[in-house]
Amino acid sequence: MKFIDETVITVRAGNGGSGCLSFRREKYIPYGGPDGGDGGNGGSIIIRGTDSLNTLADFRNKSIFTAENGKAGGSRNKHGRNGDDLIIDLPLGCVITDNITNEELCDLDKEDKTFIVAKGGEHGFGNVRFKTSTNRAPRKKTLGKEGESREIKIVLKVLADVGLVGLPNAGKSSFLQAVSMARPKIADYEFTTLTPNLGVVLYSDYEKFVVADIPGIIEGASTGVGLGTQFLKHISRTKMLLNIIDGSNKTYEMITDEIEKIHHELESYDETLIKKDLWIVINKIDLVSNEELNDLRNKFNMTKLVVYFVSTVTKIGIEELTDNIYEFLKYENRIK
Ligand SMILES: Nc1nc2c(ncn2[C@@H]2O[C@H](COP(=O)(O)OP(=O)(O)OP(=O)(O)O)[C@@H](O)[C@H]2O)c(=O)[nH]1
Ligand SMILES: [Mg+2]
Repeated sequence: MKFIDETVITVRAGNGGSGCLSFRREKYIPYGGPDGGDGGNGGSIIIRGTDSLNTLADFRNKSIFTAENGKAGGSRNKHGRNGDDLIIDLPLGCVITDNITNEELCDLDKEDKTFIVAKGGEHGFGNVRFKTSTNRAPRKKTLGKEGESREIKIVLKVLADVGLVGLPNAGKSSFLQAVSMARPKIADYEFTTLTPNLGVVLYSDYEKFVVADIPGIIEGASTGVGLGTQFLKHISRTKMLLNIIDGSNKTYEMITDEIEKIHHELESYDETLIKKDLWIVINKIDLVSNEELNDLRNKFNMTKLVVYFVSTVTKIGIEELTDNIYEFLKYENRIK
């Protein structure tokens, strides 16, 4: 199934019901006076954030959402019924913008957060409202106002704490699998991952953090090479990034070169990405001899980089790394 992370829909709020023009007619009461009631308000379109959805797939086949119109007012001062609001549930992490003006309308970052994207039209007034001392039989009523209508763009940005970046085949998905219950596709070829995967790392019943595994990026990705950098938007809200690197058969220089390339691609896409804490995770050390490993450790010790050496196969180094991520996020107050 295609991962849909962006969609445009049209929302049309209901129109207000018109007011009624009517006069009381009862036996023995001539000239009974006006009794036309007001119309009902049109229903609004409301979006709401929910934890229980995680894709925009529901929007594949439906792009127009309409709320109910308000009913017209009636005689005997009867108010028209208000149109029902239409509530559209969206996954947490959705950012809503007006598709025409590009104005950001709402950021659904909390469970049950709501926002009115199209307000229902106000009701019209019945003729009873226009009765004055000089005009006891007004023949005036008003129509309901039209409901708001607009095109909105919904972009789903994953709400993860930790983002995994790196070249294809580095072992990002393997890392996600090693630390969480997620079972992403893992294979020995580039661009195995085509859509982002999320995994929850459970620390205890009430402490967890979310890791996002995204497709690999290569040199030139920010100009569209490979799968491009479109998926980097999913990690724009993470608290930290891990640059996963395949450490097998690589010299210190090859690794630092790779770190710089990834750094450059991140920076070209969005400068705020490189302001995040970025830790280097050198993976596949089960394939590296002790001698080479010591040499790499010594060289990286001389730098300011935060570097971990792990293997997602033997699990070496994984626990220490996740413990430190946990401490970091806790310190940053990010753990729920
Ligand atoms: N020996 C060894 N192999 C590993 C390790 N981690 C991952 N691999 C292998 O490396 C290959 C790539 O792993 P993935 O997890 O799919 O890599 P990825 O970074 O998600 O790749 P893309 O999705 O293509 O960007 C797979 O064949 C994994 O089995 C490790 O620690 N040691
Ligand atoms: Mg992958």
